[in-house]
Amino acid sequence: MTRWSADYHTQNRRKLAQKIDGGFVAIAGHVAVQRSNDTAQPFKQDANMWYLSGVTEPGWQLLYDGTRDYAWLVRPDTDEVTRIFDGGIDDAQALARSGADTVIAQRDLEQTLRQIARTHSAAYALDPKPLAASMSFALNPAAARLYAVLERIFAGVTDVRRDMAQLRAVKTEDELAVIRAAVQLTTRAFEHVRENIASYRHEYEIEAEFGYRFRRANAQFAYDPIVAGGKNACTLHYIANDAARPKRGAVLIDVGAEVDGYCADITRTYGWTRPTKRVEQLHAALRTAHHEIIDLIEPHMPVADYQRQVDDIMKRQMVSVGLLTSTADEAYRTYFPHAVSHGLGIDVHDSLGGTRLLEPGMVITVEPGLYLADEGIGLRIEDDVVVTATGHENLSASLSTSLM
Ligand SMILES: [Mn+2]
Repeated sequence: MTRWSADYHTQNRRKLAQKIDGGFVAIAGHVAVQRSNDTAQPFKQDANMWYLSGVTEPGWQLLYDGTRDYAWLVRPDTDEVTRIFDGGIDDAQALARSGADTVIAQRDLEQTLRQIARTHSAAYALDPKPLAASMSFALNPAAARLYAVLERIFAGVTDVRRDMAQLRAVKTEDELAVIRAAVQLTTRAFEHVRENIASYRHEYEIEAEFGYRFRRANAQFAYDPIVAGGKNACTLHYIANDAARPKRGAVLIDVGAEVDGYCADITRTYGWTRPTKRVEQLHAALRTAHHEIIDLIEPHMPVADYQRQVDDIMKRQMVSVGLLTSTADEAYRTYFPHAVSHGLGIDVHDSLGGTRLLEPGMVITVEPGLYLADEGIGLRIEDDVVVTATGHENLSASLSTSLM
């Protein structure tokens, strides 16, 4: 079902134990949440829970004593009706998947925590409060529930989110192999769509082409795909994908496959009909900037330097096409309002854990864009790039960035 063995998750726990100096950590997997009336949202496991346990079913939790390298899985209380309708895994399957040492029932959680608190005065866990403050949607309630229990039992509870992000930011060769596979599945679908672009009459037909190809490979969309024709591309998170082909315009396609738990995240903008001279001009400038930005990437480069040089490159191109009067022009951010890069991994927006330097093994996107709301033009090009010991490797380099 998945290429990952219990060994992988066991090693991930040991890496965490080193990072938190043999501390005790408790991680809540996600619980299922309502979609509407009596149906649930498609379930997606919390990335940290999956990384440390491999459990993909709702309601499970992980306790891990880094001093003893001992892991407990906490099985959710599931009634017989839920089991009949939704299935689930039994204790033996959970142990085989995770490499954990034992399974306890949810009703024994607090008693187990009290025993652990005799040797560990403090616990590490994922604090949902900082995340909740910056999100426009409700968080999965599981992390807050567990955090509250831990705060009652332990003298101190420390947020482990940054440590987890730093571990996950640097990929192993096995993780890179899976990301490569996700990128390859995505670029192949892009190539097909590009060759047949004139045959699609609606945005959703292009979305369906990707979805078909991903599911045929037992993969899925890593995130809601963006297929935005003409002026729709000026809405950065446009996901309706229901409009007809514009009379004259390009189509921005931001799509990634998820393969064995890891994501690709790729964007191309294609002429859907014959592009206007203006779109050709802007796209050429963006494409030049995109490749110059990728060429910047090298190991141990300060993130702040990278950002400064990205701004220089983008401003120079914007001046060259007359969008800015000079590189000091304040309008810069109205034409390019989003970040140029983010980490990529189990989550499509994988935190780099506040790193100051780009380090070998980190995978980042490079995705400059130009958005001209007044002219109804939105353009973006996005590749997935791994920082190597000697420079960088663009994992999606084989997919042409050209407009046609
Ligand atoms: Mn992206």
